[in-house]
Amino acid sequence: MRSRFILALVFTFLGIIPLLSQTTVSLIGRNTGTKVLSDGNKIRVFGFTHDFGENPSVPGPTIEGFEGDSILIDFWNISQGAPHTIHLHGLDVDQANDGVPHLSFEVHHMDHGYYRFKAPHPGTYLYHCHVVSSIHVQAGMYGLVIIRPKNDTNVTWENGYSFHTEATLFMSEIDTFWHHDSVLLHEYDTSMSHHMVALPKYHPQHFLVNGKSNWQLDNQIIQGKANANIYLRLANIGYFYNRVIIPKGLHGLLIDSDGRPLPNALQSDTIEVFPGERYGMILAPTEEMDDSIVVQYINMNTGTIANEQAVAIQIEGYLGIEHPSSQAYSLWPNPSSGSFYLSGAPTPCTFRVLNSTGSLLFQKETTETSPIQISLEAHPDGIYFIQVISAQGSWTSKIIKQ
Ligand SMILES: [Cu+2]
Repeated sequence: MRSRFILALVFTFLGIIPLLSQTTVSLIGRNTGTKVLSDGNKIRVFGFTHDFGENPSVPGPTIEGFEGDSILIDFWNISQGAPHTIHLHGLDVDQANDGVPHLSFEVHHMDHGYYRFKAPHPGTYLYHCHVVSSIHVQAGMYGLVIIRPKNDTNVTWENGYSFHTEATLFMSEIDTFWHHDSVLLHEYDTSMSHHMVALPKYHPQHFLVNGKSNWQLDNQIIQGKANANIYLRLANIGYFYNRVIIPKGLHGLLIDSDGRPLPNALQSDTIEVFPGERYGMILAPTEEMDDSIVVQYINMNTGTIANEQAVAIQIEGYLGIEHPSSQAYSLWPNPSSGSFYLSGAPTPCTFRVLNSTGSLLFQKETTETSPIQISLEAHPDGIYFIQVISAQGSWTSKIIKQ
């Protein structure tokens, strides 16, 4: 009698475990995906999907949750190849749930594992496979995690900015050579912290926003209304960095970085997004317009712009007003040990140097012709923002002193 009671208690307890996890997401990792590129060619991809019968999409499904929720990812690997994991980038998970192979568990073919995390501050985060991550991320094993505030989904966070609609630009690249079986089906030994896999040179030919490029973006129009805010999420999981140029009539305001609010929002119509970074912007159109957000893909080593993609934005009731496109300035070297040079800035302009929390360190008005030297010699190593403000608009760039 007593043992039966204990048994009943155990089953009751097991029964409520799923209830404690308020959001359960099932993800399946597969190696058998096909992606159609804008030139009509098809490549093999690895990726994530929700259903056993589905081919993986690139990017994978967005994991969505509410602030404070416990999120349980039930991950199955049906791939007949290397193990896979789920690394939650930017989320403060414990090591056991972090998906770094030699520190956490890995999930082999026909096996599954649970990843648990408590949804932190509302914001935009990333997940990706961490097994030979340079290959598996390029292969397509990545997606977004979006955490929304508990009580009101039309604000960025409690007492934050209210918005009417939201849009996401999630950037990546594809080098088709990396999608040959000779690269994808690498040897693996996840007992080592570093993988002895020879990586080919990276020369991407395809530059993606939300997994699409060129004409495939024609139906990705961001739509809005005058005097109604749009919350724009930016994220980059490529190996190039992005310069995102927002039409001036949208009055771009940079409000959060890597899942945390900036203490001081920055007015900006150009923002640079480095690999792994996420930003949140409020777009506040005040008039009808028909324009595009331009995304540039810039080689980290050479600083050259490899490609540009455009995402149309329509603010209701187009009147046919032409908007001049933003000028792109450049800051180099970045990272630097002390001095940075700014060239191409309009004259006159004001440049402002802010620390990583958005506090103003110093600012200067200048009529100098470029290049303008900006010295951070007196400041500690770390991340800073340089903001250039002129009659033509404002431009914000992240710099690293190291
Ligand atoms: Cu993987």
